Amino acid sequence: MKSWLMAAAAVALAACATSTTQQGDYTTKSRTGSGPTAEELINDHRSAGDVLTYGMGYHQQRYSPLTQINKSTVKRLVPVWSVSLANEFGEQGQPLVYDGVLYAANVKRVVAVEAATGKQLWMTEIPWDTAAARVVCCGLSNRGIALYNGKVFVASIDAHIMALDQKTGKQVWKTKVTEWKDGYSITSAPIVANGVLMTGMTGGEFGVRGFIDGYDPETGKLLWRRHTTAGPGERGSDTWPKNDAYMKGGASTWITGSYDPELDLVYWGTSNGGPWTATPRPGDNLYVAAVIAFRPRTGEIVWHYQWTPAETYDFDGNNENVLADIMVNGEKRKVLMHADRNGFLYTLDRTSGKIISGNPYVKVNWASHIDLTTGRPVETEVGRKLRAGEKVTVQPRWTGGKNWMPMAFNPNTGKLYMAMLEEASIFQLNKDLPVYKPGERYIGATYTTADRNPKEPWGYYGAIDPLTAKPQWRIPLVELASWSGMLSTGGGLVFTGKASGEFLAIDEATGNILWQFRTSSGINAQPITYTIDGRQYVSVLSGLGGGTSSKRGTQGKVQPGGSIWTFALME
Ligand SMILES: [Ca+2]
Ligand SMILES: [Ca+2]
Repeated sequence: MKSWLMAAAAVALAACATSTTQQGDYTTKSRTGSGPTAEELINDHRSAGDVLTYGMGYHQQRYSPLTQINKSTVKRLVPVWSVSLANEFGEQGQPLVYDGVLYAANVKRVVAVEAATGKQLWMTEIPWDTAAARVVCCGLSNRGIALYNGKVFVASIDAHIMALDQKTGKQVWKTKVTEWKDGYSITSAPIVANGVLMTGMTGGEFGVRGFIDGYDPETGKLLWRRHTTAGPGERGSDTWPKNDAYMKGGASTWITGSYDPELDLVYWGTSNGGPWTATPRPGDNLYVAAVIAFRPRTGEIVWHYQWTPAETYDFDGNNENVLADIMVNGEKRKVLMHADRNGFLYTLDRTSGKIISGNPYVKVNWASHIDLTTGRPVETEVGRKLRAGEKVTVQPRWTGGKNWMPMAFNPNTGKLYMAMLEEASIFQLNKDLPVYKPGERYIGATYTTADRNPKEPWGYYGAIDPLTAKPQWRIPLVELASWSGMLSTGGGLVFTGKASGEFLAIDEATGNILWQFRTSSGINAQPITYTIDGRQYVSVLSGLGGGTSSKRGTQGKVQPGGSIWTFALME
């Protein structure tokens, strides 16, 4: 790990020595250079031609009603263009498409290309202090951008956020979010909701104090900061010891939140506690390993739900919160769906935060079930022994039953499509408590991966019922795990990628793989679909890495190297 990070820093140094903007000519189409508007962002899930938000809609369903590419026509799906991103750190990002232009980002740069042809319009390097690589726990990455009112918003590894001019890629403003030397970084896409630009941060392995920031998208001025560990006088402060544990208590916010414009609530997950061992921070530790629902204008928390109280497993609660209105016991409910690292799949009432269901979607041994009355997991002997200092085998592994790679929800089938991980760890909380030093790892646990039977799968692709967590189908992943996001379409297809590079179209009803194409590197990113002049396109970034865990088992088998791949039906 250490040597990898140093190597990464050295390469990054070479790559980021200059910060330049290259501008191509773009005479083929008129570009507005303004928008998307607040209204367009709210309606993103209805406008199938474009992709304006992280998650393909504020609800993050990653569902498109487009049907041109469907179960019958998918055999004619072919690559129509591919563009190199000249990046060996890995591609985890989700591109956006607006006004005929596709915008994509990785840790090094943002590019704007013609969505139909791949022709470059501009490319802007993201400047960052390469020394900041040492405070990134798990790989140099950037998961995407936000668009609003003529600007492209992107955050950097060294904890800055900036706005670029949508037409030229030139920097409009840049704001320092926080000090990376204290263990902070940013890998997630920002979001603009109700006129406020928001970003999370990462650093849960470095004893940070988590927060979400709201900025003025026009100027980059900080409007509010909402800390995610409760300090003295704040609601939830009684869940912390009466010392400064909350100041280094974790709860980082490294996955982009979702938004319900009618309720005007943003839903954002929080990471593990700091340090990993809960011994020095007795109590539930709000809002660690939780989801908070808050007002985008002020950051005011309206409700919270904690997935893992007194979190001590590195079960970050950041995974995406997918919003939908679904039938529950004959009644239509506004729900939030969340597959947590802790192995349970939850549905909550998103108006109140009350739990509706919580069921294991992979093998779980640290808790027997979620008590629907209290909303709390009921820990087993495994959880109790771990807290008592014994060495135990924990399922899921600390990377979770599912990690950051987003699932998709199809409102027609009512199923969630996701890549699951099925591994175990050998885990022990250290007797010697860790000493906090700003910018250094703050863990206090010893952990390794439990031996795996090579015949057993690393995990699955699956179609999962949100209320029961039961699979309609599962595809076992025996060769390598998958860390790729999902895309569900009206054509009855589920698109996702493999670590070995194949881009897949799966039949949503049967789990049969109907089509595949091997891209240039492994896929651990987020596919999208859109139309240009009536033709449906599917795009995905290929480029193994961005996370150390997503590369496990690929050494010497799959080469890194980022590129954008775009597919359409052969004409
Ligand atoms: Ca749209
Ligand atoms: Ca973590």
